[in-house]
Amino acid sequence: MGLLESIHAPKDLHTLDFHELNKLAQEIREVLIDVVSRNGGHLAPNLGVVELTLALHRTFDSPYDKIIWDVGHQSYVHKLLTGRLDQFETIRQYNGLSGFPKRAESDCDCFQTGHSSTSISAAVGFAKARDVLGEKHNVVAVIGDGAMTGGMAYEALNHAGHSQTHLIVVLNDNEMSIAPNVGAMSAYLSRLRADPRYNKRKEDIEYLLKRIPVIGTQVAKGVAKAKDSLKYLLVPGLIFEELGFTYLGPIDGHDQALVEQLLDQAKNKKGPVLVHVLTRKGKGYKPAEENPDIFHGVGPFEPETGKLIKKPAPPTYTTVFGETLCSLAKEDPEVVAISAAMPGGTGLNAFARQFPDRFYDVGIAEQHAVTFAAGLAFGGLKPVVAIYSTFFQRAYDQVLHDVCLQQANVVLAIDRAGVVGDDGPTHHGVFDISIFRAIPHLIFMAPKDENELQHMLYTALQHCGPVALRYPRSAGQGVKMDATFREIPIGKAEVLRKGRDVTLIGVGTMVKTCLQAAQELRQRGVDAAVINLRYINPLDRQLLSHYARLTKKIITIEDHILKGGMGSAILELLEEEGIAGVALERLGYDGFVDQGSISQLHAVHGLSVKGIVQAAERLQLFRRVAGS
Ligand SMILES: Cc1ncc(C[n+]2csc(CCOP(=O)(O)OP(=O)(O)O)c2C)c(N)n1
Repeated sequence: MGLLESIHAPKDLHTLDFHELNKLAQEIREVLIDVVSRNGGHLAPNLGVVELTLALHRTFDSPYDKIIWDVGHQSYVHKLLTGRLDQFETIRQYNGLSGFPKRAESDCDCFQTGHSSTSISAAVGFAKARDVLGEKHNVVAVIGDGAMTGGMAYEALNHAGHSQTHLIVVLNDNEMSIAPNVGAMSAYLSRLRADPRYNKRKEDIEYLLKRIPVIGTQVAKGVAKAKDSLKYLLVPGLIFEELGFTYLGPIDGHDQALVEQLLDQAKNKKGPVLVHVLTRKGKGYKPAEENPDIFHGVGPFEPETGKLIKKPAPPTYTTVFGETLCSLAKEDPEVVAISAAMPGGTGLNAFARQFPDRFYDVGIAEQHAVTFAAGLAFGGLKPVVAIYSTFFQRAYDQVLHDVCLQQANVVLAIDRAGVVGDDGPTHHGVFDISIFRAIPHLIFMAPKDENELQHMLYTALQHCGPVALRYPRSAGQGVKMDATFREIPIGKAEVLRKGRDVTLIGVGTMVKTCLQAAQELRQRGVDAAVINLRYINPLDRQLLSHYARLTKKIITIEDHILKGGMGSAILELLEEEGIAGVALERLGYDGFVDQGSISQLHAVHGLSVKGIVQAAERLQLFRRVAGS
């Protein structure tokens, strides 16, 4: 039996010596590589925090002490040490362990994460609640240097430093976000890492400063000033110190004994403490160390070589988006692109290479990205902001207030719209239709396939005013790509199939499902019309009203939450147009959606041919046709 199997709870770690801990770290890395090579997942971030997680669980007493993982993608080791080894094989699978902390899964997961830069805010909340209730536990937020680029982290540091409550922030600095980290704070952390002056022990520097002699008041003032400047030059982590934190570090985050020593020191200090640990993303697995971005979140791969296992598939929507944008930018020098720390994920790497002066990676800062785009637009450029649907939720006010209210010429490229699969509810993009379709002036479209996507992006850049474009995570449908771009008339839907018995209205990839269902319905004697909605806003009122009156029965289908979604928009249209007596079935999600493969989730939630046929049954279509 391995050592890991003997760890049922963090307390089992206390009896191990450093030699055994070393062996345990090795076993943990083997399990991580083995399971992630089959299930996919966040390998490199977890390989990088093995020693840190062991040290946290040996220094603190979870679940009594609260450990909050920022983003949470690096919580696999924590899961292995908190009684979930047996289920670890199921991670990220339908009904399996979540790939992120989940309160329902374990008492040791005190706060759910998935979206970045929330851990310090939550920690301040836990710490304040503890103070009010007169409790004594420790509160620890573990945040990466990437997550530290998010605005919320600074809002929370500001609050924590002012409140002076005791909490510990562990800054896990590996110089990487998903891609290499960006920004002025990242540059500051690099200086802390690299410059030996910064690595001097703070006590030594303070001792030195105290020894500067004071002669006369004038001189004393000058010396005080000089001391201050010297301090700015020499005291490590001064930014954090000035914010009211005690700064400890930087230290090697793979030196188990050293990390434990520093955490222990932090535990015994008063007020907020920031512990700066330096780790290597992908540590202990060469392919991940060499390509930490690829192994950040990775699909199945061969564990021996690190070679990714990829099934042949048409280019993804994301790839088509990126390539189309490059072609359009070649013709139009005003086109610029913005990413919030995800240049690879949003298909913008090629753009960044070809147009380095017209590409901005702003870090994990979706709110800033959108308002920055509004500024660029009013400055005379045509910005395209590519962000995943789930992360766009962060920037709702910026889209509404800064872009749409003043009609800025900004294209919002909403990638990963619809369910995204194994990352689960924190990452599914199933709210964007509800939240964005309510915003006046925002043209909102969704392509039925990758060919339509290229035309829609072209249309968006021709349009004057804000445009949103939603497209899914998946591979394209392998359709023929037109050689030249064309405009898709704003607000015009497309009739793909005429029919008299029922109207199937699909948006995005669900249009294909509608076409397949129409075939199935045909076999059963039902003549279904199929409409590719194309525009969620503005709706093609004339066409939709015509079909509602003609067929009197409608089925809507969307890879999105039902409340406020596309089906709701059709209901509103019927009411606004005074069209009575139409029976409508809406297919979509009814609440937060679990993890699972995309096709599995579609099937479970009735976003399928079968789901449409069942909806047709509920509309009594078969009986009516049989009897007519
Ligand atoms: C609001 C938000 N935007 C984007 C992401 C996507 N994302 C997940 S992890 C990550 C990088 C995090 O870097 P860091 O905090 O340094 O952790 P590391 O993986 O390097 O350990 C990003 C951009 C996210 N989870 N949340």
